[in-house]
Amino acid sequence: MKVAFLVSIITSLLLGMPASSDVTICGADGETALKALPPGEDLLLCPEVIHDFQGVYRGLGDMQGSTVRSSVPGTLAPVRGTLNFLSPPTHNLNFKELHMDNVIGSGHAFRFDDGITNITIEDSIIERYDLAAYVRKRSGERTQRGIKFYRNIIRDNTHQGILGGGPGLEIVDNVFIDNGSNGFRDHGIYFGCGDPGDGSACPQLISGNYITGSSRSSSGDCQGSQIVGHGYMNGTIIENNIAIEPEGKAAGTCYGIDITECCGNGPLTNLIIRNNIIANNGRVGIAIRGVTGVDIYGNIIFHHKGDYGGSKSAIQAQPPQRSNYPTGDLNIYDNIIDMSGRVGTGIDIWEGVNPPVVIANNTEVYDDTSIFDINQDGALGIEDLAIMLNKLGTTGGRSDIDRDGVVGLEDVGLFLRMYHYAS
Ligand SMILES: [Ca+2]
Ligand SMILES: [Ca+2]
Repeated sequence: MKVAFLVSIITSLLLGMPASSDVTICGADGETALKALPPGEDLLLCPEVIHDFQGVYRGLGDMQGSTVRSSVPGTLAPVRGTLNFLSPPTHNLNFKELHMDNVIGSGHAFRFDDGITNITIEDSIIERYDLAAYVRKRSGERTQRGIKFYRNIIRDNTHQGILGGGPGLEIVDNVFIDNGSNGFRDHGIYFGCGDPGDGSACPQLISGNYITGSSRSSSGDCQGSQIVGHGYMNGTIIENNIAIEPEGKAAGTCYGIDITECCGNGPLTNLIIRNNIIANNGRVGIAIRGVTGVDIYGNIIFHHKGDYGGSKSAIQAQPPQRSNYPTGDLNIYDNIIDMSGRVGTGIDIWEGVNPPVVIANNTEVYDDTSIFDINQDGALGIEDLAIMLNKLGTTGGRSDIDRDGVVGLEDVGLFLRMYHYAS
């Protein structure tokens, strides 16, 4: 009786489960398969052959979380072609475990153009396109919302890595390598929002990315800023990113983070830039122009060498040049600025920037010897760490990297972050 009861429960559970209607293709036309995919089902691509998704996608509607992904977990399925999402729009669709290689260096792997919402692209490689993704800045019902990029490798695209944005844009834990080839005009991340016209928030998150080689020249120099924002902004957070060049491989135009009111688009407000590492970049580490309400804290700006021979600034705020959107209300604190071997101004606030400007508790060292080079032998090494560990709990001295008066674990943590990326 008990067994029969259990069997009947299990049977009814099995019958009650919806049969999976995931669709698997192997080398077949990806565009046709995606357009025919039932909402809520996944499109599985076998990892052995290339799938062509070249196409214009209109009005797939609510895809209910369907995912285009490799049929074998842990592998990447080869994809080529550009996916152009237009109106009528598409919503709730994901792409995962793909190796998108357009070989010829043209086209947008993804273009989201007209009211597209809730698309996630993750765990994939996107290379040798013109852009990995273009999220077109729009307003009103044509706005792209909730476009997310997680843990992708985006490399060797001829112009930007990711261009554009909208509310809910998230660019998190990706690796950007050598995107751009257009002098100083190409960037790893080049974002912003369309102006909604009512001052409403446009939350955007750029977090945990590793970025190097924006517009790298034939001689190997980064020429374009690594993270750039123009246009309307209200509620952007840029945190925990690492923008780094090999020593001596940054031209003056290769800034770390550059947020400006280019071209009359704006206003730009409510910006947080925190806990980033910007190392061996060009003339300015973090540049602000035409932005009101900016918190810049917890960043490490570390410059050893560069091709640019002029004066350098770690953090620079300028009044607007190309719009009437003011610069002001700045809080700059708890940053570590280590401009070893360079002549310049660490925190450079230009005339015409509106108060209040609060600058507090930054550690600024301008010395031929890096702040992290505890034993001053010209390099970051394990012996520097050994000295710090011996000095734990003591007061002052070179081992107190954040200069708060005591050698603590936070100093060791700062050292390890830099040692990992800059030694
Ligand atoms: Ca040393
Ligand atoms: Ca300390």
